[in-house]
This record gives sequence, C-alpha cells and structure tokens, in this order.
Amino acid sequence: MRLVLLGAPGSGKGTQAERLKTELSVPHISTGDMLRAAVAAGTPQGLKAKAVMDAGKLVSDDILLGMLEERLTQPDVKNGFILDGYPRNLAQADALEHLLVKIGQPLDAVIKLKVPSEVILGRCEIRFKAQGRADDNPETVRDRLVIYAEQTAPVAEFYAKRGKLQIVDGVGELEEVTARVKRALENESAAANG
Ligand code: B4P
Repeated sequence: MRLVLLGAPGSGKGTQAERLKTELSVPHISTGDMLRAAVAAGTPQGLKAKAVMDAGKLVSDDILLGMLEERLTQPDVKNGFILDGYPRNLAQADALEHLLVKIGQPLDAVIKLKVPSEVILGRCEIRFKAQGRADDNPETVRDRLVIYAEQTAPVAEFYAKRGKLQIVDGVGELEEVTARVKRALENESAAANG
C-alpha cells in the first residue's frame, strides 16, 4: 500500500499514520518528524529548517525533496509507505509524481482528513501546553492554517483531478477516525480491482 495522508496541521495525519502502519505493514514517513530529527541532530539541513518551522512556514522544497528521495529509496519502503506531511504544495506534488515514476512505486490512495479550524486550534493548543512545540503556539497555528489554505489545499484538487482523492471526516475518537480511513482504503482497493 502506497498512501498519502493529506490534511491541515493538527488534522491527525501523524496520529493516524502511527495507528495504520502496523496493520498495513508499511513504514510511516513523516516529513515533519524527519525535519525535527534533523533539527535535534543539528545537521546543516536542520539548522536551516529550525527558524522556518518555528514560525510555522514551509521549509524549502529542495531540502524536502532531497530528504524524501533518500528515504523512499531505502529497502523498507519496497512494500509501500504511508506518507504524512508531503506534498504540501503543488511543486512538491509534481516532484513526488516524478520521484514515484522513477522508483516504480505509483500511489494507491490519497486520503484527506477533514477537520474544522476551530477543532485544530483546540488540538494544537492542548499539544502546545503538553509539549511546548513552538509551531503549536495558537498564533502560529493560525498562520499555518493560512499557509495551508493557500498552498496545501490545492494539492487535494491535484489528486482529485487524477481520481485518487478520498475525503475522510477527521473529527471523533481516534479509533473511529482509523475505522473511517480503513473503510476508504477498502473502497479504493475494491474499485481498483474492478
Ligand atoms: P508536521 O509534523 O507535519 O505537523 P502537523 O501538521 O502538526 O501534524 P499532523 O497533522 O500529523 O497532526 P497530529 O497527528 O500530530 O509539520 C510540522 C512542520 O514541519 C510544518 O509546519 C513545516 O514547517 C515543516 N514541514 C513538514 N513537512 C513539510 C513539507 N513537505 N514542506 C515544507 N515544510 C514541511 O495531530 C495533532 C494533535 O491532535 C496531536 O496532539 C494529536 O494527539 C491530536 N489529535 C489527533 N487526532 C485527534 C483526534 N481524532 N481527536 C483529538 N485529538 C487528536
């Protein structure tokens, strides 16, 4: 299974990917986690990314594509992946299409988790209080939602035009949302198998 999870910041992409990876027997690839690991390790990419991430902006497409290409060509990805946090703009969507053709791993499904902004603000505030992630600061989350609407929302349209997009309600208990995503994946594979 090669799956892309789309959704606004705090919509639960990472949370759901962690729950699904064992069942689907594929790795969870989060560009946010990769960037936070690079920041923590103090790599040159991490040093460049930190201020951008803390401000809730998007890190440069070049840095992301380099990291992703390296990750998607590792052996554990041969049976598929759950990609969380990428693509976040149309240039990244194009780059991903090219990369997947190059490595012969076309996408099976794209799922967008739909969550209203007021719910997102509430979730990120809880995480901000618990973990202190700078980009979960309520002011920064508002900025991230604007960037999402301007740059990331068109990515859903990109996949809708290719007949790949499914939209899933991301509000509810974690188990409920996971069950909805699984149903959407079953529908996708039933449709693919005729
Ligand atoms: P990410 O790490 O992708 O951060 P996110 O959007 O906040 O995560 P997600 O939607 O996965 O939410 P989560 O499950 O954690 O990105 C961070 C930053 O990295 C970006 O702002 C950007 O700077 C940079 N970046 C990453 N990818 C990039 C790219 N491709 N290009 C450029 N820059 C990039 O859930 C959030 C909270 O909600 C959690 O606390 C969770 O417990 C809670 N929650 C989840 N589901 C819930 C539910 N059903 N009910 C109640 N709470 C729930």
